[in-house]
Amino acid sequence: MTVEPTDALLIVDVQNTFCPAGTLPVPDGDAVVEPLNQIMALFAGRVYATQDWHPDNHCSFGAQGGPWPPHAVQNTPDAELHPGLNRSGITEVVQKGTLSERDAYSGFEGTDLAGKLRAAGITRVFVGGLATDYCVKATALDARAAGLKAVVLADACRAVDVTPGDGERALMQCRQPGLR
Ligand code: VGL
Ligand code: ZN
Repeated sequence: MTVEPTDALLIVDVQNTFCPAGTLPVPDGDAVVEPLNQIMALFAGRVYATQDWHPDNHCSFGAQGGPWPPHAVQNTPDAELHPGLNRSGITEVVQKGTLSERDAYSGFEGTDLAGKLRAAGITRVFVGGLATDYCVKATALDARAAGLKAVVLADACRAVDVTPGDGERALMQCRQPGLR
């Protein structure tokens, strides 16, 4: 597969919070850092990283009746991008889930990511990061809904796997016609 000037790399939520020392650890989450660093150069100037960025009373947290422990709280080290990620290779960081009353798994939800990609002439996105079964899947499906082609980079993703097999099922759902 050849990377075209109209392709972008979407790095989803590669943050301390989703890595083994974080507050919502994804098993082996930091294993995505190296493969993502390696392919970034192919997308120079077209690398977009999403960042889960919640207020401390976010609706997805248990105290508010949500499914998750507190995680990715704005302006805490836990919410920072993983320190091993090559920050200089990232063109733009897009924050999501920033409103207390609204969750956003997808990088397209409540953000201007679609507009930014459109303005940059992007027609296809390659998606990697955390977690396969939540934000990676939602971002890839929303990219398709926004009229883009989307390829999920399975080797550059890791899953939460609340139920064993969730990550594999998410990859299957992403491998549908039109999502190539
Ligand atoms: C995520 C659960 C809650 C993710 C974000 O990035 O996959 N999962 N917030
Ligand atoms: Zn979150």
